[in-house]
This record gives sequence, C-alpha cells and structure tokens, in this order.
Amino acid sequence: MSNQVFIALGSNLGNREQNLMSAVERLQADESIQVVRASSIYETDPVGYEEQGPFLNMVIEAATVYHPLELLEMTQEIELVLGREREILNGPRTVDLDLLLYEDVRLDVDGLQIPHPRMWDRAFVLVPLAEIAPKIKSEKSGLPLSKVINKQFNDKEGVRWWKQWNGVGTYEPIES
Ligand code: PH2
Ligand code: MG
Ligand code: MG
Repeated sequence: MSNQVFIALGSNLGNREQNLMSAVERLQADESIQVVRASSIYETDPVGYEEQGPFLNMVIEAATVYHPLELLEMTQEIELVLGREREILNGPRTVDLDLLLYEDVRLDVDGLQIPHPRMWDRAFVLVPLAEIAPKIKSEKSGLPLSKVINKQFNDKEGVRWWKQWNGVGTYEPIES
C-alpha cells in the first residue's frame, strides 16, 4: 500500500536548479517512490542564517511504500550523494530534503519529526506546498493553505515565483 508524502527541497549552492532536478530524479528513480506532483520553483530569501545566498525551494508530492524512517534514510542518502560532489571542493551541502507530511502520521523519534515542526511558519515551504496541495490545513489556524497563503504570504515573506516545471515525469522547466 502506498502512502502520500510531501517533501520540501532547497538549494543555495552551485547550480541550484540542477541540484533540485537531480534530487527529484533520484527520488523518482527509486522504485519504492513515485513522484506525483511537483510545485514551481521559488527563489527565496534565506531564513535563519541570513549570511548566505538566496535559495531555490520547491515541494513535491510522492507516493511511497517506504515507512517514514526508510524515507528519511533515502532522502539523507540523496543529500549525501549530491553533497559529496561539492565536498571535493570543500563546499557545504548543496541540497536539503525535508519530510513535511506523511499521511496523517505524527511522529517524534530521534532525528525525525512529522509533521515537520517548523513548516507552518516557513513561507518558503507553505507557498510551494499550497500550490500543489491547497486543501491541506495549517496546524496554526486550521484554515486550508489556499486561504493562509492568500492572507499572509502572497508576494511577501521573501518568496518569489521563479520557474514552472513542465509537468510531472519529465521535469523539464519551461523557458520563459
Ligand atoms: N533552509 C534552511 C534554513 N533557511 N531559507 C530558505 N529560504 N530556504 C530554505 O530551504 C532554508 C532556509 C534549513 O534547512
Ligand atoms: Mg531544511
Ligand atoms: Mg534538512
């Protein structure tokens, strides 16, 4: 039985778009994961540590037979593989994959909390998530994300629409 999961991706080093694309391709290449939907890519001001370049962020929906911890292991492996290419140049990690939601599961174990504990505060997560899953309800307000985003985040919070994916399965961005 396959489970619905939402994963946030971010990159602010190297070829950011290529890093996101490689990560999505690696998820899709795993026969236990099917990428169902991908948001647009957004360029976002860094949150937390501000002394770094802007991020590209996106969110994908996937269907998987992996349990949350197996999925975590898989996403960490992708981070490591894509990061290692930069480690040769002593560069930091180039791609970050965060598990946001896994069905209605609530989980708090060593190294993994689902839903992601900071996701409801982060425009760089909520804006792309709202694009592909507008009916998901914010844990903060109880309102569907379509309403939350319109109210609080539209064109604010340092999140700018950057590029559209040309459909799920091909991951070719449309040149505009
Ligand atoms: N990720 C962080 C910290 N800050 N800021 C933006 N804009 N996008 C991110 O993905 C991001 C961040 C830690 O993972
Ligand atoms: Mg993160
Ligand atoms: Mg992370």
